[in-house]
This record gives sequence, C-alpha cells and structure tokens, in this order.
Amino acid sequence: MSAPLHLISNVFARQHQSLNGEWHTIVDPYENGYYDYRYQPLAEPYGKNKKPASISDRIEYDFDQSPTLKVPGDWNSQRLELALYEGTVWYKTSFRAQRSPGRRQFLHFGAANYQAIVYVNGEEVGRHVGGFTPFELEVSERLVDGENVVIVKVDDARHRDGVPTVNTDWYNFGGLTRDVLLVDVPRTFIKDYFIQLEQCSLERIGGWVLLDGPQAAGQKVTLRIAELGLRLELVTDDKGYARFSSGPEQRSAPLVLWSGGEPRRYEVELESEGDRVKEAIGFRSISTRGADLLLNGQPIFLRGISIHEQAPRRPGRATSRADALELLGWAKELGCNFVRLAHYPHNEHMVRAAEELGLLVWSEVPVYWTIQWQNPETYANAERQVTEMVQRDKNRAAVILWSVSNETPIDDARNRFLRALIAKVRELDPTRLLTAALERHYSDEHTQVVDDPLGADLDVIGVNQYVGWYDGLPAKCDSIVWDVRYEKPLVFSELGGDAKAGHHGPPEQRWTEEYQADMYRHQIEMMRRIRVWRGLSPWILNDFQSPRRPLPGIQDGWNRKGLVSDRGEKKQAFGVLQAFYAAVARDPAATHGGGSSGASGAE
Ligand code: GCB
Repeated sequence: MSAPLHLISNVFARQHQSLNGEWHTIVDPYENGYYDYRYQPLAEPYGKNKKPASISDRIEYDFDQSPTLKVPGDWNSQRLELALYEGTVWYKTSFRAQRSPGRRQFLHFGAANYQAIVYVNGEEVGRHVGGFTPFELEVSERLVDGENVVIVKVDDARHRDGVPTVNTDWYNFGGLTRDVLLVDVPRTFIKDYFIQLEQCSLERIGGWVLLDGPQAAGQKVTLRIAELGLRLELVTDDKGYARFSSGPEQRSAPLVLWSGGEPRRYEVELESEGDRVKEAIGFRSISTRGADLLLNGQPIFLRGISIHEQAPRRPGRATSRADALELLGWAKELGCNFVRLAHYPHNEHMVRAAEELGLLVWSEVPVYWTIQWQNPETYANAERQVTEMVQRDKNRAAVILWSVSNETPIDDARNRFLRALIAKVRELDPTRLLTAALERHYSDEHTQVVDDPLGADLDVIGVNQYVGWYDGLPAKCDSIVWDVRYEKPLVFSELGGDAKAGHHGPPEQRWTEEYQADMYRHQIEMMRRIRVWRGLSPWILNDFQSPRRPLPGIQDGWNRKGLVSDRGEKKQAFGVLQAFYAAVARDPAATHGGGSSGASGAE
C-alpha cells in the first residue's frame, strides 16, 4: 500500500503567491518539446557547461515570444484554433522567490487536465494524472533567489485506460484549468487536518491534525474555537499526528449545527510551535435510518439539481468564485437545498460557495460509464482521484455524499472495482455517506427495478432515469411502477430532457420548452408515488458543451438539458421544478402523493 496522501489543507489561507495570469504557451501536437530541453529559453540549457546533445536540441524556440493563455482556464475556449485540440500544450511562467532556511515552498495546482509534468528551473519536479483534483509538489530545494521558471507540460489526450475513459458526454477542456499557487510554509508546518462532528454524533467534535517537517513528532498543537470557548492542547505522535475527540463538557457555549437554513460556521484556529492556520468550519451530522436521510438527526428531502463545471453564459470551464456564485445563485433561485456536482470533483470555489450558501453537496469522481474494471492501473488512478477529492473537501460540512461512479453496467469486475473504491472512501472518511448513480432495468413493460448489487454497499441509492426522453414520451411516466429492492433513501440523481431555449411548440414536440416542462410535470408525479424517494438532482442546471451533441440548429455542440440556457435564459421547466420545490419547502408532505409519508422537517 502506498503512503497516505495529504494535501495542504486550506491552501488559500496559507502564505502564498498566486501564479494565475497569462502564461506563455507552445502548442505541441508532435511532442517536440522533449527534444528541446522542454522549451527553456536558449540561454538556460546551453549555459556555461552544457552543450546541445543532438541536432534536434538546436530547434530554436523562444518561449517568451509565444502567445499566452490565461491560467486558470481551458485552452479550448481561449483560442479558436484550439477549440477541438487534444494533446500537449507547454505552459511557462516565471516568478521571484527568496530562499530562506526556515521555510518550504510548494507548487499547488488546483487541477491540470489531464496529465501534467512540472519542471522548475529546468528540472522535473513531478507529474500528475487526473484532470479534476489538486496536486502539490515541494520545490524548496529547486528554487533560486530571484527569478524562477516553471514549465508545465499539459496533455489532455484521452486514454482507453484513463479515468474517465475516451467516451464522455462533456467537453474535454484541456489546460491549467484551476488556480496555481506557490505556497510558502515554515519548515515544520500544519499540513493537514480533519475536523468534523464524529460519525453519527450531534455533539462530539473529533479528528486529527498532521504536522509535516523535521520537528513534526512530539510537538504541541493547540486547537481553539473561540466562539465555543473550546481550547484543546494536543501532542503529535511520532508520525506527526495529533488525534482528538471533544465533547460538550469542554465547551462553554452551545454548538449551533450547520444546516441549509442556517449555514453556521466557526472559526477554528490551529497553532503549533512554528505555524498557525485558521479556517471557518461547520459542524453537522448526516446519517440514514431505513429509507430516511437525516441531517442533524432530522429527516430531510433533497431538492437538488445536477451541475457541470460549465461556465455560466459562455463557453469554457467555470473557474472562479464569481462563476460559482452565479451557478449556485440559479440553484438557490430554483429552491434547491442540494447540488450534485457532476461528473468529477469541481473546483474548490464551488464547494466553498455551496457551504456558505447552505447548499448540501454530492461530490463524485469521473468513474463514468465503462472504464477498464480489470486494469490495476485504472483502479490505482481512480483510487488516487477519490483520495484527492476526499483530502481536499473533508472539512466541508456542505459535502454529505461521496459518489464513486456514474451509470456503470453491472458485472463482477465492476463490482469488485467499486467495492474496493467504497472501502477506500470509508477508510478515509467515516463521517459521510456513500452513493453512486446506478442504472435500473425493466422487469416488464411498466415496472422499473432497482436491484443493482452495489446498492448493498451504498448508504444512499442514486438512480439515473430518463423516462419521457430516451425512454418513451412524458405520459409514459404515468404508468411506471418502481420496484426498489433497498430500504434505503432513493435519490434520482438524473432525469430530464433537452429543450432549446426559445424553441416553442406543443408539448408533444421534442426539443421545445413545452415538451421539457411537460416531462418534468409527469416525472414529478411518477416520483411522488415511490415510498423510499428522498430526493432528486435533475439533469441539469445549465446547458453544457459536449462533442456528442452535434444536431444542427438545436444542439450545435451543447447538451440542451439545462433548465437555464447557455445564454442564461430560464426555460419553462425551470418554473415547473421551482414550483414543486416551493411546495415541498412549505409542506414536506408534498413529496409524496397517495398517502405515503414523505420526509419532514430539517433544512
Ligand atoms: C446520462 C449521463 C450524463 C449525460 C446524460 C444525457 O445518463 O450520466 O452524463 O449527459 O445522461 O444528457 O444523456
């Protein structure tokens, strides 16, 4: 087994220099850069004692003459000729640094899609695979006083054995798509911490703090939450961990739990002998009882929406806090208390903004459709991505569900793969619930069965279904009976259909707003008949780019299942779902028709 992976917790709160901005770039479809000292300025590699090793080394590129791309950002939406490019782009920037014996420096990449190789001052410092999770590389020994050069080879070629694999219903945006920082910390520093309510407890705050560096063992660490009058003196073990578990007797003020109605967070302060970090952290519990989902011990119904990391009202990836606030603002307007961040971990701004706004979060990894279940490297890749996802967001009260997969056809190899992944997540984080977006099948013309064997391993059963779109017309919903074989909360993680905003016609006419709205009405009535139904995240908040969607005049490269168009217009179905969510918020019994009891109470 590999050593546990730890990222620097709360990286934006550390002393850092942002490396965001315009980076010089060379587009390199033939991977030429490897032969040219990684496109270093010529003065560098040929410096005093170095000679070019071969003729190919003499190719004379001057990186600083090359055009720039904005970081964070995808290259596809920034330069027309790169719209459909898949391959290597070399990125370069420089920054000034001052070395100090008491400090360490790490390069932090929020994400690079899909593979990255990072060079600092001409030497490789590390690599990363996986397009949606952060990675960090220590560069303390590589930096020089004054000007330093970072070059990153980013390659977004799709691979059959990758996670995701070659076929996805979203755009393969390449590049340094998230923030890049140079983080500066003391030699021994507070690297990581996990501070949440303990599993199933409404009172006990527990977790661990991890120091990293030569003095990590046997150090005193103080944990303070001033507003609760809580102060704990901890001591790290020989691996640098200090574990704790603290009950109400150690606090002088009552704990207000985080919830959608009141997204209360406390300033938690950690102090070691040489370091200090603060973070606003919320405390809530999430659990299940039979088919009920309990937030802080109270039944809750998830009024959700699925969201891709598609920029609002423009092509390209969403990258900023402003994008996150706009997307989540629409979700709030819709009446949501829950968002499914599909189909991969979204940027950190999104999760933090959701937490501030009181939105519960489903977070997932791109184990999507049919990846190579039998391939140990594919598994290692997926496990690493899931680990990085949990590592980054484990202190976010908003995150209640980790999802391990989306629409993966049942077979033994797939079951083994996903069970191993589930076990890994449970080991990393015992406080949250596990789910997956499963498939369902018909046992007869009118009966949909949910009996995927993976359901036994999950806490919440996610199901994707498209009755009324890929599966018949909207009225088909009226005759469907759901046979759900698990006494667990059922969440419809997808349902929906396409409509081009502004395209009108009778409700029977596909691609019109009327059709989509009508389908939502029938869907809602169908779901209200299911006893174990505890939430939904229809597909999807806003139209998103996908090369699988070429229909001229309608799709034009966009999946049109958004309730909001690519230009920010709300379609009729937005209003239908909004009205249902308003009814549920007023009266929790509105989730169920025909006398079955719904979830009540908690926000
Ligand atoms: C699905 C997938 C999602 C697609 C969606 C669609 O089942 O999970 O990624 O985008 O259907 O629009 O077909």
